[in-house]
Amino acid sequence: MNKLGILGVPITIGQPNKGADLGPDAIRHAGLYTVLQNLNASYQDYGNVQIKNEEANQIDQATNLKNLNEVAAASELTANKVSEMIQEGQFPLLLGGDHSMAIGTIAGVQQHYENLGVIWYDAHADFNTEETSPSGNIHGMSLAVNLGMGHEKLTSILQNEPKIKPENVIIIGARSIDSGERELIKEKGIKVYTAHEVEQQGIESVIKESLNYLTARTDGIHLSFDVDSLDPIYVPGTGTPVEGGLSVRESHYALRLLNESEKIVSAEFVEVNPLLDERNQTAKRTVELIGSLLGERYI
Ligand code: NNH
Ligand code: MN
Ligand code: MN
Ligand code: MN
Repeated sequence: MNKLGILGVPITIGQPNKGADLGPDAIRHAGLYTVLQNLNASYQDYGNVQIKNEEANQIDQATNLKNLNEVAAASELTANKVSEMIQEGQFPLLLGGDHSMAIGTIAGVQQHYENLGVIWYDAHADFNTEETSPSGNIHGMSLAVNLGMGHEKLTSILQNEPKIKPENVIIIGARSIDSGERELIKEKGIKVYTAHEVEQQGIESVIKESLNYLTARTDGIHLSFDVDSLDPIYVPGTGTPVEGGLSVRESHYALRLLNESEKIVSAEFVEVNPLLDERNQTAKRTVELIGSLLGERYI
């Protein structure tokens, strides 16, 4: 792996709770540097993107979106920063922040790949548009935006073309999908391993199939890891918990397999909200999961 570049993306206006902007620092305080030092990883912390979280949190009647201009501005800043890090030879390790940050992160990574693949590890599909969204919250739209669907101010970050092709995306762990999203997922033919399929097939087979599928058709894979993929008993500090989630054990194994594959070119860990947490345990678990992605082993 290249040198690690750490970047915090403290955005919270993609969803209604205060506190997701404190996620990146909660992750740092939960022992991130210790894990990196134990791994002998060379890293550089770029600090946090300077995001203005001045939210109105009102649905704009004309667009059915909340905080559109603010999220678009944050995405632009994030995209440029991430692109710059890759330019400097870094592997971007991006800390969130609500999942709307993936509009910017993926736009930035995509500048450096012809055919980027994405693994979206999440309880949700984040496949709404302003037409289908029940909430107007942009964090529930970021995957769709990356496929070129949604408001032009969001889909046009850095370039107008879609950032990822529908056949280059795999969603893993989903168990809360809105009816409009379900239609769009079918229409676009997105590959989804729901939480049920992970249960049935086993995480090892799911990850190996995903890697085989994506490495055959892409030139790099971005991991978008939403911590609410895990069961809420492990991650109380997140805004939209959904029970019936993935376990800590299978998620570590998933990340270990991704590490061994050497196919991941950038990663983000999102939706950590310390204001909803207890004793910073969600950030601590996130740090441990990051360790597995970066090659930490039990023995
Ligand atoms: N699907 C819901 C929405 O669009 C919830 C999305 N919440 C998330 N996504 N945390 O990962 O509003
Ligand atoms: Mn998400
Ligand atoms: Mn490209
Ligand atoms: Mn989610």
